[in-house]
Amino acid sequence: MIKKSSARRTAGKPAANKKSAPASGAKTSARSTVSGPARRDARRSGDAAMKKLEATEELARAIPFNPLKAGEYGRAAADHPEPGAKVTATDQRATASTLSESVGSPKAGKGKPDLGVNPGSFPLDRVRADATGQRLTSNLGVPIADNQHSLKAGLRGPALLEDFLLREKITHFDHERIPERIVHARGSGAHGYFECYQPMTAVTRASLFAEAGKRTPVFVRFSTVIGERGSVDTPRDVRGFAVKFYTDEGNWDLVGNNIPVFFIQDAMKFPDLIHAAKPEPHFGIPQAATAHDTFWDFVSLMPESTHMLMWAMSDRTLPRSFRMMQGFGVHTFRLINAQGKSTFVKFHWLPIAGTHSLDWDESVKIAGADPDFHRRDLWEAIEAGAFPEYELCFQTFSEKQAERFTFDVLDATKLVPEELAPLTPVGKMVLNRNPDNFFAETEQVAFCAAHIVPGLDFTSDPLLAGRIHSYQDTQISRLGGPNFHEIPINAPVAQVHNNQRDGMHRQAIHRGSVAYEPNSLGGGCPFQAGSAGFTSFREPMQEDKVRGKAERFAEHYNQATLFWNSQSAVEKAHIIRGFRFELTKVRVAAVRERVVAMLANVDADLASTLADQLGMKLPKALPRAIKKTPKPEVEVSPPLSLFARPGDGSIRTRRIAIFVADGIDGEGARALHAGLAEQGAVPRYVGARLGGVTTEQGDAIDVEVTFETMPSVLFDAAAVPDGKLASKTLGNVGHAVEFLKDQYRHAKPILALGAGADLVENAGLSAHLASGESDPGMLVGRHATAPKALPDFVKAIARHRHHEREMDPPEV
Ligand code: HDE
Repeated sequence: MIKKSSARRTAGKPAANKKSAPASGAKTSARSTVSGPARRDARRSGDAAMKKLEATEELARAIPFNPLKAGEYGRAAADHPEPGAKVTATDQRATASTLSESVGSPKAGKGKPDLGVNPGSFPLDRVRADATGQRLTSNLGVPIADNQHSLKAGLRGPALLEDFLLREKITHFDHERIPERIVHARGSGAHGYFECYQPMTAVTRASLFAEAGKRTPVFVRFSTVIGERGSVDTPRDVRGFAVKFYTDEGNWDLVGNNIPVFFIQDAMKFPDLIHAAKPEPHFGIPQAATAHDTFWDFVSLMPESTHMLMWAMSDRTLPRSFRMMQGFGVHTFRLINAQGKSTFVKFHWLPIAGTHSLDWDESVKIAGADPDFHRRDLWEAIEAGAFPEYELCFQTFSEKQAERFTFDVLDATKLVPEELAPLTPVGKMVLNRNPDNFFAETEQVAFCAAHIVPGLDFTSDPLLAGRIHSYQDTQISRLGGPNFHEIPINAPVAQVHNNQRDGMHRQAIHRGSVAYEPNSLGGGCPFQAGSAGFTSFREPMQEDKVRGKAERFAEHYNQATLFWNSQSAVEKAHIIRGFRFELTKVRVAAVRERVVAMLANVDADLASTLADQLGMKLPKALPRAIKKTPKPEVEVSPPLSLFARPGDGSIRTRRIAIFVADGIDGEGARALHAGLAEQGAVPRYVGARLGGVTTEQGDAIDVEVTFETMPSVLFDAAAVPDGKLASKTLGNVGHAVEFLKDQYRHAKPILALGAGADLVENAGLSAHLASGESDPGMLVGRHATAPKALPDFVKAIARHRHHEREMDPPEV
């Protein structure tokens, strides 16, 4: 093997015929860039140029032939690729570009590279800029004397073309924007880590799952799909849930959504789907909404979208927070262990805070009150130390099992019910740091479905195939060239060494003359890793080349029905409301009818209720694409309900309004504030205007925010302390009364102590349901003091919503 004759071992041994190479000739040719003598002798001269050449010579001699060639052919070679030949140079100069590199300077550095190390792979600290105590300079480091004026010929004279400082500043400004993402343009990012619970080596050799307690850094970006970059956070839309794991064997991007299935089965239809969903091209309307003709026209002609539409019209597309939604890898992937065995897997993220949603009316109002609602929520939670956490689960199943399912696991419009394959928690992700800079990190981060690491692999899902191409490709125009992987947020922490060179914005400065493989002049480096590197699963294939889909893809409704059957009554009501709203916006009645005809294949009640609410006759069900619908293996799957995973029951980060006005019971208000803050919630004194209010006790409470600035929709619960005068005053504040009405309408808890109940009454709200039962979210006049009320109030907030109010509305 090559290593035995390594250059290190042969170093110092002169070439065979010492006498035949005159030193002077060797010296001059070592300085020449063309040709040289047949043999060299470095010992005689001790000259640096000759030493470099001689060391190069040794490297080349140590690889007398390409030892990998013979092993490149045949099946055994394909199954067990050999590592490449590698020789270590005896002299670092052998693989350097120059001899002068040792001339150091503050700009060029010490000239002594850490061999085998890529400084581009170090942590982000290397590029974080801090201007504290620094003077203002141009981009080229020239100190700027005056940043207020352009250069003019006289105080009132014309500006001069010579003003390179003005031109640099304006030119840079002119190019500050980059194209937004084609989809998922609006998003929010965070740093954190993933911690492995237990070694998963039985199923995967991926290094991040190798040991209990192993931590891998991550960067996560949550997003909406349809809206433009400047749109709002709370439209009805699927949310992106993209995680970049910086593993020690390269970056793995799990680019998922908060819904486990997708609209289409084949990448060929993705541009059509997005064109139908985006603003209609003739007038650019509507923004961030699927509630328009082209979307419903397209999906109703694509019945495979029915299952996803059920999810999309449910409250899943109205998350309360990025911290309170599930994430899914959607496609079936493969886990590959050290023996090359493959296990099918679906990836699930479960939020520790549970899954919670907004009310539709609420989300519409939030769009006006705080367009950055989700971004702010994520940022505030992390800054407050309430780090969002999610558990990663593997849902594994064998190829044999998958063959027996009535649906195809390569079809992204289908999920695998947890009853057929349970979830195994494998680790936890904690988001514990906000980015330093939105553009540099969140905007420039480039997720890519093709980024995987040894131990994982793709399946032949035809949607995934298109994604493997698309993400890499789109960055080339979005981020301006093929070197976007060198942008600090995208660079792996694992070492990067290959022979790809040049292109726009290249950051790495590669040493030496070698940019090809195989080579001997670079000691064979970087050498291929052989079986230790990424190897694709050996999936047998023997088929005709066709454009088509497997027969099992033709069943479009069973899982839409499964989803419907697994929803609670309130979720069903919200799904109907979702369809009703969107279809009412549609102008063409035939499109509406086609959608209802499609839904008639899901559930008769759903279709007839909807037909009724849209003022149409129940249309005949759409013809099915399959003759005989298979009987599904699971008909109800409780985990598909949004209420199945309510979380840890904590009220951490919940925003609670405490109403204040002159005459408020200060003691009660303060007790509520302190008690809620102690539980990790974010209570705030809300008043009609900023300034102090005088309490019943005669001291002052400072209003933190006004009803107008933060209306009801931005709070999770409201509390009205005791105080006759305060209740009376607030009864005349329109925003305060509206506030309570909206809290009630959106099924959120309301606490009123003592005379606080007058204000609730004034708003026309009832603490009793039509059935005569007490509404558990309406704690009105039930408790004498704040400390007594707190435990019930906390419980009511932890329940998030009190939907019985909607399903059993009192007659008011
Ligand atoms: Fe994407 N998708 N997608 N997608 N996707 C993009 O990549 C694409 C699909 C998802 O926060 C783009 O960098 C195709 C499914 C997320 O930066 C683009 C197809 C799922 C994000 C692209 C799909 C996703 C994207 C736009 C069908 C859930 C945001 C900018 C074949 C599993 C990542 C970019 C971020 C972004 C293409 C379908 C998730 C154009 C062709 C299914 C979370 O490349």
